[in-house]
Amino acid sequence: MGATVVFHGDCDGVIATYLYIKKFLRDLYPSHINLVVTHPWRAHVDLQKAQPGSELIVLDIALNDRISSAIASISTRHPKVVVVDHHATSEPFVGRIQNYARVIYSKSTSTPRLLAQYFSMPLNPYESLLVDVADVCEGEAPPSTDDRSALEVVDSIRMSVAFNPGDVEFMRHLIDLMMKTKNIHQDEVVRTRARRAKLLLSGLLRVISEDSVDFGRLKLSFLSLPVSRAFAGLIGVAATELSKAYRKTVVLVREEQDKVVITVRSAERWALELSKAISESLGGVYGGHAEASSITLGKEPLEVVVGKLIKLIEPLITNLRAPKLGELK
Ligand SMILES: [Mn+2]
Repeated sequence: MGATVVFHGDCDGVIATYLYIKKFLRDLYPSHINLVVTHPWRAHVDLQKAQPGSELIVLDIALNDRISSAIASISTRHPKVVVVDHHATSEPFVGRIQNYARVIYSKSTSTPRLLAQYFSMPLNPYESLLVDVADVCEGEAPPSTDDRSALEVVDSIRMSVAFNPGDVEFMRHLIDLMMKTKNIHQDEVVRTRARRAKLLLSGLLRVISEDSVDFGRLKLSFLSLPVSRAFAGLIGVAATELSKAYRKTVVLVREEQDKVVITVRSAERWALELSKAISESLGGVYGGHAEASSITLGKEPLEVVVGKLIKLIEPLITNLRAPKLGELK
């Protein structure tokens, strides 16, 4: 009985969860739905939290080797498994899980957009606004309208989620607000979190721009373990902001407990190409999109990784090209 929704703890992940529940699991909401918030680097572990016997829905998780194997192996415990994703790097894994799950995959701008298009969902204005919000969170230009409300919602969801992306209770609160068609940016809990996140973010931006190395079109910066711990969920947002502020591609390296993570942001759409090149040279697993991607490496001293990156980046910058205009969506 019931359903488990395992979803990415970011802006489009939480909106996708709302939309899926509203359209397909409404009768089960809230008491028969088990929410599991996760991130691609730990999704293979979090998938084990799905209640056996429940329908399993996996939303907005960039597939990789470990996640595909986990989905295949736990699929026998669930009467129905649905996987919906839009990440470019998931494509090679779609065929591997198709025998175990219904896979809805397309390189759409966001997972909510993919859901709406794939199922030809009729959307009311509130739902339609949230799908636009998800697209903007994923890097699309905001819809050209004088209406500021979409941008306010983008800001409040993105920042409040980033404050602690693993907090399933807060995710439940957000989904509740959406199910009740509430104004998200006016909710006190959301506002408080977003405000705290912004304070932290301004501190973090100062740290990463002070400690950065400039390569012309690219900026490389790094965070040691204590700093990266203190700012946890905000690092992706900070990399995006930094990239916008300097109009440069940003490569942000951080140390975590048991790994090193490299976040890449690029308005010039080289993030994925660059991540692939970094991973080919330094190892690890990479994933994401042309504008936003990341590489996860094993534990290594930060200065060693930064040293290798500096050697790697200089020749890459001259060889890499941004896609031609015609290749852009
Ligand atoms: Mn996402």
